[in-house]
Amino acid sequence: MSDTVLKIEGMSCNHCKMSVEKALKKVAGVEKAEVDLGRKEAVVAGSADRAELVKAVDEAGFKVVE
Ligand SMILES: [Cu+2]
Repeated sequence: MSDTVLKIEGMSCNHCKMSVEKALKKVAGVEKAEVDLGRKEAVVAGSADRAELVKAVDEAGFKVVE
């Protein structure tokens, strides 16, 4: 089981970071979700489907670019 790395656009502060992490953690199969604001990346551990993660980020108001 490998980590999923998502490049996310639109996060500017700690509040954004929290929103994205919270959204990702709600997805079925996610064990851990951590956002690095500087790198504009979220690292997600678990068995979640990438498409579901992208959708969750989108619904939180941010965009996965990669
Ligand atoms: Cu923010």
